[in-house]
Amino acid sequence: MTTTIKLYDLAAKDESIRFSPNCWRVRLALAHKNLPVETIAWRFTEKQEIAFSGQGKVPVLVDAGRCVVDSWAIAEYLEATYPDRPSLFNGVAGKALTRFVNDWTETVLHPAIARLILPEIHAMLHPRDQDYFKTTREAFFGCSLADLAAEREAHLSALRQALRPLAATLGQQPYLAGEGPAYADHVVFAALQWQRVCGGHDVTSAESALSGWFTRMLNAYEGLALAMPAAA
Ligand SMILES: N[C@@H](CCC(=O)N[C@@H](CS)C(=O)NCC(=O)O)C(=O)O
Repeated sequence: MTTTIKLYDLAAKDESIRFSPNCWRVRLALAHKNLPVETIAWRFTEKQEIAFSGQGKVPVLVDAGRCVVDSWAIAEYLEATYPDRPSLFNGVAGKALTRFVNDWTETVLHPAIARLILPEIHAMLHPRDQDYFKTTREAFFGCSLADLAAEREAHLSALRQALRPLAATLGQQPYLAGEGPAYADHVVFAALQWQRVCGGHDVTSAESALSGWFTRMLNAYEGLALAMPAAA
């Protein structure tokens, strides 16, 4: 008997709004493997709801009684557990290069996006999450959310600059993984989906190769990502 995979997924005040980049990667990876999932809305301060996982962050994946945390570990788990489904990494060399894409996304792209959209994220959170979010993020970035908002244009321009290597690669091939999307695309796209859902800034249209790929990823997997509304 198969049981539906469950995913604890970060939600805004409106629980239908799911915005976490780390969760979106997993949603796309599951769709890539054609595995149905039931998502469970989770908010930052609901640590007790995921205490069974032994830590306090999402994504948390539960599959047939097995619990897996950390998006990279989840991707590895899905690849190992469902080897007959479409591959997330396309082999050992593909996995090694995807590891770089994952690390670049987390160390360069995520901070650049966070500086741009943290004030907007704060505004869309459930009120009981807002103080926790403000305190932890201001401590991490060493400045106030108001300071970040005041420098929005500079952060937008820094993000566009950070996206240039992607535009260069996507000018030569349709996806980061080559002819079709794979986990490298899921990771980078999920970061831009986070920006789309929370910030709604135009960060791709100046580069036609980048915006073409972004549109293809929005429409991939039967429009999974497109179904989540963009910020106004
Ligand atoms: N390395 C983890 C990072 C997970 C992570 O940072 N998740 C965020 C949401 S995107 C979270 O749950 N944060 C909870 C908190 O800040 O308390 C992964 O890749 O899954």
